Amino acid sequence: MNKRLTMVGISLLVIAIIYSACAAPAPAPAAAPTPAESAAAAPAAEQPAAPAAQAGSRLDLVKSRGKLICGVNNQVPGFGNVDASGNYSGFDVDFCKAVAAAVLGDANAVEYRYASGNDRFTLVSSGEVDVLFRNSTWTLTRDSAEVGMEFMPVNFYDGQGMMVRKDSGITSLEDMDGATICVQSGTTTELNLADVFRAKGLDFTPVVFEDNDKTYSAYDEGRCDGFTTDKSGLVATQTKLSNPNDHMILEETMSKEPLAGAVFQGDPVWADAVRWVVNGLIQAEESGVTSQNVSEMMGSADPTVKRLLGVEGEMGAKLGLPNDFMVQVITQVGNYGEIYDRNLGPNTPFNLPRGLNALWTQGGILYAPPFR
Ligand SMILES: N[C@@H](CCC(=O)N[C@@H](CS)C(=O)NCC(=O)O)C(=O)O
Repeated sequence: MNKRLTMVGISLLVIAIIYSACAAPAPAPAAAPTPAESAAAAPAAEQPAAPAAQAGSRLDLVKSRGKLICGVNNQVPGFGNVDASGNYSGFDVDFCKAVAAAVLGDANAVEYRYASGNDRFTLVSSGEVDVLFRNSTWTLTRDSAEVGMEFMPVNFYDGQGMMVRKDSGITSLEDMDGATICVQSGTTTELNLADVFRAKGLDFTPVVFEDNDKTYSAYDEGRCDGFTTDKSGLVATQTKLSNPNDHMILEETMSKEPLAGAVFQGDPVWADAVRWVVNGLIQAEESGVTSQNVSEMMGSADPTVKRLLGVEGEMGAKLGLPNDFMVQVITQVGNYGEIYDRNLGPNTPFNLPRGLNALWTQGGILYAPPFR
């Protein structure tokens, strides 16, 4: 009897618990306003202070050093190149300059360090370079803790291509069964080549080199039927071949290569500072702010332009940068479109169409999150 009563009691208790769990609303969280609500409710003077740069961030290190150490290419014309006098130029090099202008107010306060295909990420993770701008593809593995990169917004959407001799008779990858292909080590190029040829059931022999000069030279000497890398790299490198017009780039795009700057994981203050310089370059183009009109645009009534140029909103301070950081960048380096045109546009030997790298408002996919 007692036992039966106990069983009934337990059953009732279980039912009660289940009922209360199902019926009772989940405990309401404390009535904390969302950040958006609190921002809207609090008068401007009571807004939380912009967080200062965390002590120990690379942002402080770069400021105290007085120069930015930037990992770049030195043999890819248009992207990262060095001339006989040691002057660096190129699309990626200009992003180094933009970061130096933002952080230090001087686009020339950059020490360039050659970053090879094989050692580029180690240079970042060991802290030997502050940032890498070297046609590096944002991939899952590189982004993960295994490699430890924190990728910046994509600054060039690319894809892998294949260069062949015009007189080879090759017009598509399908014609390359059994081909010998020159390719660089430590790159996504090497991995995609294997994936694409395997998927198509084509045999090939890779001939692998550690840098671009060695890779294209071997192709130029006739040691390979094809030379593969990012299409941007092919266009750039074609200008270095003995007879550029004897070669062509096949139509096919073998992969997605979103190229982006990278910093080391775990330093969000530094990552945010660099990230918003890249975003700022894109926004400046969208807002029509150029190196030529930036002073005039400081008087613009457009709220986005005001915040972009530090006339309103303390955007720089939130990042540990001067509020006029984008004025420095745009005055000294230009906006994204100016950087693109200077290095890759119609008045350069490359004449690369903007394609995906046009603004989202002009048929491309470049899109900066809001400056607010
Ligand atoms: N985007 C690819 C390929 C980048 C790459 O290394 N491309 C070659 C060919 S253009 C290059 O930049 N070589 C320059 C060098 O090794 O000095 C990646 O991130 O792995």
